[in-house]
Amino acid sequence: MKRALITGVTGQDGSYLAEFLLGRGYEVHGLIRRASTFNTSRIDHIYTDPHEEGARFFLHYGELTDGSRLVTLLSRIQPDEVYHLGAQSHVRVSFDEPEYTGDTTGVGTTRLLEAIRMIGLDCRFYQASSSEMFGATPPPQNELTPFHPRSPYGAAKVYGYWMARNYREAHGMYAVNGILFNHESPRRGETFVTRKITRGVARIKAGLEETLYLGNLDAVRDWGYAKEYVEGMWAMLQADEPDDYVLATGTAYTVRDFVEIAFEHAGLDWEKHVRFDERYLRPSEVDALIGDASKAADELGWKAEVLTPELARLMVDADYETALAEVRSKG
Ligand code: NAP
Ligand code: F7E
Repeated sequence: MKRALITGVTGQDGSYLAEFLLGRGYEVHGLIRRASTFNTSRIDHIYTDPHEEGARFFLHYGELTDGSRLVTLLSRIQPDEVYHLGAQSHVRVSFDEPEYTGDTTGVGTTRLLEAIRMIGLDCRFYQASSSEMFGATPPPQNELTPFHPRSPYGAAKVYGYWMARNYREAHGMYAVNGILFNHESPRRGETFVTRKITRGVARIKAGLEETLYLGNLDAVRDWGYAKEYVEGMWAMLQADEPDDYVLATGTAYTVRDFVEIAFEHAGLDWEKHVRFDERYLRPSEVDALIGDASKAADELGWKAEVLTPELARLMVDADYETALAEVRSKG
């Protein structure tokens, strides 16, 4: 039985990836942060008591800032595949916390790579690189496009990207970069723009709220469905040779387009409910990200099926169920 370790298992992608790997018969280990409240809501449905016979999903406390803990865990778990998804992943927040973002999102990758090297572990390593690394470089962007990050988050991801490449070149490690464009789902964090919009639409339709405050509506993004993107992560680690791949839909929508699609799906007029708030602007913005994923299609057979309009609708539907449940619970 293959064994995988996922950092960031409590996040959007980590939860879908854990489900996917369990479905393929893997034993899955996840790194979680100790918190005073529960932070496992995205994985509770797949968790089983480790005492149960046949349990294949195990959680371990750990932190990307704690290198010695990573050494201990890796040597104990001995994974065949390491999916490094843990990160401070919010671009706007990275401007407020640049040092912390560099430490976790950037140097966290080095701690993990170095832990693998130190214990001589023979495993395959996936680095969650990001289209944010392209930043100001005009679209379409692919594996050969130069990086020009526009945020501390983007800069930290560029560092992580090059550390994965360096461990591949210098130490012969099987390390790959998945350069993923924005991918969303009903499990997306509530402060990323798609989820903020679909949750806002649902709560307005359910009568729980009236107004949705947003920043720059002109930014262009290539939004795909997270559940499909984790399959691409796995496919990258099954290739004969380690390489770097873009995953994207290749389609372009503005934030305003996403707003219109989501409100229209709920039968609402967005202009009556959306207001501008400058606090959601960034000191430097990424104007347009549109990915060219033809290498992943040709070499891995991966292709995005769910495009942005369908994605927006399925997210609104999921958030509306939750909003209705809240209405019912209030009696
Ligand atoms: P997410 O929902 O924000 O999840 C991030 C995960 O990292 C969470 O499990 C979080 O734990 C964990 N984490 C944060 N800081 C940590 C630390 N110091 N130590 C240990 N764990 C820590 O992100 P996502 O959307 O699933 O994205 C997964 C990865 O792909 C991230 O590296 C992200 O930067 C990258 N990425 C995402 C996208 C996208 O569009 N979603 C695109 C390109 C790349 P808690 O639950 O405790 O907070
Ligand atoms: O912003 C604009 C905002 O925060 C998208 C992360 O997963 O994808 C994500 O980063 C756009 C930006 O995602 C609001 O200015 C307008 O232009 O949803 P977002 P992001 O910054 O693209 C990349 C690929 C990652 O790797 C990251 O980890 O929407 N926008 N109004 C807003 N954004 C937010 N968050 N909130 C607003 O109110």
